[in-house]
Amino acid sequence: MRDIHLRRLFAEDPRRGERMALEAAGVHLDYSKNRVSAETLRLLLALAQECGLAQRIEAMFRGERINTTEKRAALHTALRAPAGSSVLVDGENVVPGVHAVLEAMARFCQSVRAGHWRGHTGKRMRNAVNIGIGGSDLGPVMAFEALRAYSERGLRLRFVSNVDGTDFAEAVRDLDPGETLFIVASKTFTTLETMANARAARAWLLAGLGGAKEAIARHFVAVSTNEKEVRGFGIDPANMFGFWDWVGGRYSMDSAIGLSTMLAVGPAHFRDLLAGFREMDEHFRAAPLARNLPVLMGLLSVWYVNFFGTQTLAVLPYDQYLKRFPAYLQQLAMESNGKRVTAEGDPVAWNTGPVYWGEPGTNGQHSFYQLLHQGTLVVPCDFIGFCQPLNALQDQHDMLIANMLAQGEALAFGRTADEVRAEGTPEWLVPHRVFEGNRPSNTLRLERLTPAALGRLVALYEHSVFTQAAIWGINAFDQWGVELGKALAQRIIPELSGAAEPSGAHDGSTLALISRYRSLRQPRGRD
Ligand code: G6Q
Repeated sequence: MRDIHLRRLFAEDPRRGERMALEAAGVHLDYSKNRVSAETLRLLLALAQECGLAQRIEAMFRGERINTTEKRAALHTALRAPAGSSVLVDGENVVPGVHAVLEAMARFCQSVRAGHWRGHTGKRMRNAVNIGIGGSDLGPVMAFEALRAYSERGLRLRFVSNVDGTDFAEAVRDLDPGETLFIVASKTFTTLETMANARAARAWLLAGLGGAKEAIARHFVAVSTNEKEVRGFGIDPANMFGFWDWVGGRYSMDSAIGLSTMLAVGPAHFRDLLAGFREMDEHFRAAPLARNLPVLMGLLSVWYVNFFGTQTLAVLPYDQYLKRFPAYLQQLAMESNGKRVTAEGDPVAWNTGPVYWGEPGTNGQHSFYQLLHQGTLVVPCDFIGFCQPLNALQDQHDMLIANMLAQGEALAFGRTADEVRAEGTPEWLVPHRVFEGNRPSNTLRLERLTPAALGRLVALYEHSVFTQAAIWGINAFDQWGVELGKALAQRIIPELSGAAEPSGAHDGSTLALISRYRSLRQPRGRD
């Protein structure tokens, strides 16, 4: 396929655009602008079969311990299983527990939203600040932005994640502590950044409310699996919403980690979100591989990484509400599939996860699309758009979608030198104005950005990432690659401020960097 142009594929088969499109679970995927033939797809599906994809899908849904290095199931799909169904982990049905937490979340959210939940000084909560990082932040932030149109506008939501004090300081600077609720979202309740910010929040609240310790119970709730640490922090376990070790951080936005989402949009919309996830789950589990949206998207990603040597994949949502979706997908895809050994621990003999990146359209068009069209790298693109706007301003939604469609068309078909000449372009300028085309893209369209649509979209990418991992033979559910930096930071923290100069344990560069920081560091009294 390397030498075959999309122009030729479309010329040879005028119905390609209809034939290479698939609609399932409310998502329409046009994959015709990919550099594949029917034969390519047949071979990719054969590869999927050879890698046991169907069996792996079943193993995930059945709750087998597919996260082998952490000896856990990866059962985010149980978070959206319908009440009354059964998913067994170690012989125990986890679905009733999932729904019990959802109900507790709903009761809490309703009481805050209705103004029944009062703060220490008797005021209703007008602000909620989610403190969490990684999987305990990116999903909630993305979902809040995506579903803003459905949110209770009288409740201001903020998110604090970075250990940089600026994040917290700027998030609370204009808030009244008496009206502020903190959600400390941490699966382990030991994460450095989150615990530092939670302590800052506690100090800020107590300072603002005259030091009354009882205030903590009215202004802090926790989302965690670690009751002991939650209690130790001073949060009443009655105000803790639990989840389970079989929910990975980056797969947790539909667990209690989504408390801020539910607070913003209300329990009914949150249930719609879960229903959307479930629709895509059911499709992924039941549809034949050849008509399976996440499978096709996953296989196409493998195709470009392993057969064209592409290293990145751009996700380009043509919807302002999805502005944090690329950042969310970065964690989902790159923490899952950034692996260099197989699940068995052998070095892989092929490339694995690509870099995911992107920005909402049309903004990206005025920035990096130049490289997409005329650079030397091939970057497969996922365009995402909705047919109905949530904010219809005259014909702006048509303009938005026209731009999305135009980009896919331009990338695929380009503009030849002859076409450029025919426009009267002087010869010296012709090479600069040629678009070689043959640049692949998927176009994903949904009817309208609803909570259910968001659920479908997220589950689509979750399962696409899973499909890629199954082909590459890697474990998508661990993240050992984040450990080393954390451990080294723990060693360096005391060295930055201690009395004695650090010595020995570091390389010459790191040592010099530490010394220079120490010499310029602001003395304590001045911070
Ligand atoms: C996600 C990762 C990671 C995790 C954060 C926060 O899959 O495991 O991003 O979510 O490190 O962890 P806690 O929720 O335990 O604070």
